Amino acid sequence: MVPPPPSANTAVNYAKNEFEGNIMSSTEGDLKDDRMVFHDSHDTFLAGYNKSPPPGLLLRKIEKLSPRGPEDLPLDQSITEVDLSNIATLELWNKIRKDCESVDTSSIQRSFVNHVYSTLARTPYNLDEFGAYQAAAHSVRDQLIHKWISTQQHFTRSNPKRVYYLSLEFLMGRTMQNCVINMDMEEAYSKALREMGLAFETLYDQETDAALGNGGLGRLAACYMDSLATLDYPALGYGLRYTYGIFEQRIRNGEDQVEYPDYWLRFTNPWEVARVDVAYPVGFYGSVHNDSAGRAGQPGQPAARWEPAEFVQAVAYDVPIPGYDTDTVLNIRLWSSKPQRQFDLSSFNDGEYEKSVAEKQRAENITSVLYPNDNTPAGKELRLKQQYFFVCATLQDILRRFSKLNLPWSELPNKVGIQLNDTHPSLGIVELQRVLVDEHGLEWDIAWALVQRVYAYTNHTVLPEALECWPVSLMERLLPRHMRIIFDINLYFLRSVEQRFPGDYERLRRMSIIEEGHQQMVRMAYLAVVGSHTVNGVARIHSDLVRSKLFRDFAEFYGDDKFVNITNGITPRRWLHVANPQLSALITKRLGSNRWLKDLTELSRLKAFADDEDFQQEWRQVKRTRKESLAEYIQKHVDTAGEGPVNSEALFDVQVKRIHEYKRQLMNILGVVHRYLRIKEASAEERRDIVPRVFIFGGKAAPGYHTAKLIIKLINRVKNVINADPDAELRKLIRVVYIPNYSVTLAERIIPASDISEHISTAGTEASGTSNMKFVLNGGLLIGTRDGANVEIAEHIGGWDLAFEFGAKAEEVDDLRNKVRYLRPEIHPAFRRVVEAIKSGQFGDSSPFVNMLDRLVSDGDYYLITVDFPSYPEAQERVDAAYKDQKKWTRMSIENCAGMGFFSADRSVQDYAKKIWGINPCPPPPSK
Ligand code: NBG
Repeated sequence: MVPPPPSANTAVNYAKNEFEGNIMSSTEGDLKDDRMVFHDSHDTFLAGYNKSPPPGLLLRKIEKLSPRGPEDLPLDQSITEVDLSNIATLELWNKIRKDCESVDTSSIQRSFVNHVYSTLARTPYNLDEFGAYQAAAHSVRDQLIHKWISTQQHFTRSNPKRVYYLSLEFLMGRTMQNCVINMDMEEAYSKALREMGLAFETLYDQETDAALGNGGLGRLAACYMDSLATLDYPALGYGLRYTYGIFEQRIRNGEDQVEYPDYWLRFTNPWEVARVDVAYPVGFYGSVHNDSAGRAGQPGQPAARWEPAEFVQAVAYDVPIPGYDTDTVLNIRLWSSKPQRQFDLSSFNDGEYEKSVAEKQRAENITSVLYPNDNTPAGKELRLKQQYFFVCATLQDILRRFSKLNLPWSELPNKVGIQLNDTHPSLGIVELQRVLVDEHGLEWDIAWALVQRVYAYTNHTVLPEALECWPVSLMERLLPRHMRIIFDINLYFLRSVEQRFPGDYERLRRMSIIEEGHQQMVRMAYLAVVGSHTVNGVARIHSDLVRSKLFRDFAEFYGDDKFVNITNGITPRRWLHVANPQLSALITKRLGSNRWLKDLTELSRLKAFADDEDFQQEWRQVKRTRKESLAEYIQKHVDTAGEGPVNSEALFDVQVKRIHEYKRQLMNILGVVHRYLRIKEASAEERRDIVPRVFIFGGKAAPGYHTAKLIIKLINRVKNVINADPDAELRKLIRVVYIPNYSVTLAERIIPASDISEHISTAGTEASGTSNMKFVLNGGLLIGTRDGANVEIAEHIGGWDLAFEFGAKAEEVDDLRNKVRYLRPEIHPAFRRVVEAIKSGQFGDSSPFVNMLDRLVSDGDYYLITVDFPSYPEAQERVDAAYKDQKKWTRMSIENCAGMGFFSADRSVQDYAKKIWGINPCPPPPSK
């Protein structure tokens, strides 16, 4: 049995609540099954494939009704309860809606007070900060929703090609401040609340982060949504609404990571709109049957019927995303899993009530938790369930929207572009093929050509262990029909490869979507490449590796054009304007306008002031303020074991990111030990020459990643010993801080305070990195390897003279790995000394670390720490030397920032729009 279509009644209710303009064809067919278009039979489909759409029934209806044309009345009367036969009624609606949208002081105050009393049931006598935040948030949300509805109606009317950004992660952080800034309402709210005895800005801190992501990949999705909205692109994000986001990290006994659940939805979330009537069935397990013509499995005609054994429901929660300085408000639709609606009364009567309840709870489990793995697949059945649940619901929603256009299927790629944010949603390729072939009766080849024109895939890693593979046995059980389709996709694909390269069986083995071995596996990255029209990497060096190494055979087969580069970007709104208002104000003052917030290349004009003494002084003052504020945070919130305040005059050296061997936090902390040992033995005179440094670490380790947790332990051990060194003079020169629970909100605090930040991955391993861009944008300098976006950052700021480079190059890495493994080159004495110091117990019981350290000096140094270590402290010395000359340092800092125009997420999404999606901005009509 195919998942049951929503009942007619549901479809009507659903349409009523649909904010996207409510244009819904009123034909019988549509209302019976809103997923249905031309699918009575195979033949009618083929007719429909080329047929032009029927004239818009609805539009004619609207024109009759409305005196001012369709824009004012996008509602189809057949789906509203409101009696609109009298035009005065409609005018009343419009007038009141206009009143609600007003943002003058008294309207804000009225809305705020209304939420205090009627939403929260509180009064000015018992309104704490959190309550005030909630009321303010609800009031801001009201504004957001009006604009959001208008945007969706506008898109529906304009009917452009839309892009759908599919991501299992969106790392949003906080919303309120970003929202009022993007909508230019911060001052209005501030003033309105001030008059009511409240400081609006202090309420920001009451908000919990929406942390539905692990790291860079999820934050990138959030930045891109901000840019898509700012540039008025007709885009929609799709994701999952995890009940628990990324875990909260605490440090136990001063050294070990422990994880606590992040129950971020404890209180109602004002930034989402529950769409209880936007719900789709999603099936799992079950069996596959040949279709009535008995065609299943036959090449060319593989239609079949899947009868899932288990159904759950995907319910939509919408998160509005306002653009900056535009009326466009986009949407991220997050799915939450719920049990199917009907309750099985017979099981109650059979005495199986508890079992039945447990089954329902299992349904909710699907979206209960974000898998806390960054750059490592989880490999759990529930994770695969999440992935299918996600794409199944998303495609039903996308195809429902397409079906309302009454267009033939041939138009699908002209209306729908789907971007896969990594392979996590790549089952969407298989699902679309299944829906087209099995449910709508399209020919395999025709369907497949459509699929390939719809999808594009972003690769975010070349690390072999990070590439997703699923056991065929698991896939077969959970998604039997999909597994067959994957086999068929693979069969036809390999046939075409064999035609090009006859007899090259080794090549076929290499390129097969199915990896043969003791356990057959599905290589999701290959599936994504084969099912997409374009594949992109996220920084130039990474895209080159993607094309020339990871997917080399595929580039040879499809041609290089299928593989493009789109260097990542960040939103300057959140990462400079919101995170660092002081620097934002200074830049705006100097450039004479805040146009740079929409055109980041404007920053290049700062270069002219790089040596300007007044400007330099102001620039330094901003940095000082931000360092003091971080020092204050550390003092207040980080367990400093009586170590006293951090010296904000010292150089702040920051490495904050997920803990991973390839990111080499281990090398950093070994470098810290090296420095500590050197300071310890330095004479008083030598010490006078040493630049005081505070080493700041932060980041989470995947709970099951043993080595990453060990690295956290080592950092904290070293920190505890150095910070408690009896030599008070030494303590002034070196200090280590571990800030627990790194998050978007903490990043906004930490990044503006950094003097130097560490991006020291083994060359060729960090696909891009995006925090590197955030640091430089905030006037921090980089120490790093020639990896990921570091390479392009150096180019754009004016060369490596303006940053601190060290280490092996990507093209040397393979050779070096072989050398380390088989030839065991001499280990540098400084490195040996550091390892010996740790092993000797200088930082407490060394037994947990011995294996990890021994591996480095035997054959296990895969990330080449021993190779790059000698040049690392040497690069740090260059940092010290540069810092001593504050004028020079400030000039470098200004020049760094001035070169960051290229790294705006606005540029990135424009690149995607042009190179991959073929979509255009769809700006809102000027407000009347
Ligand atoms: C990460 C890379 C980063 C990159 C982000 C965003 C994964 C799989 N990849 O270098 O490690 O900046 O993606 O592209 O999370």
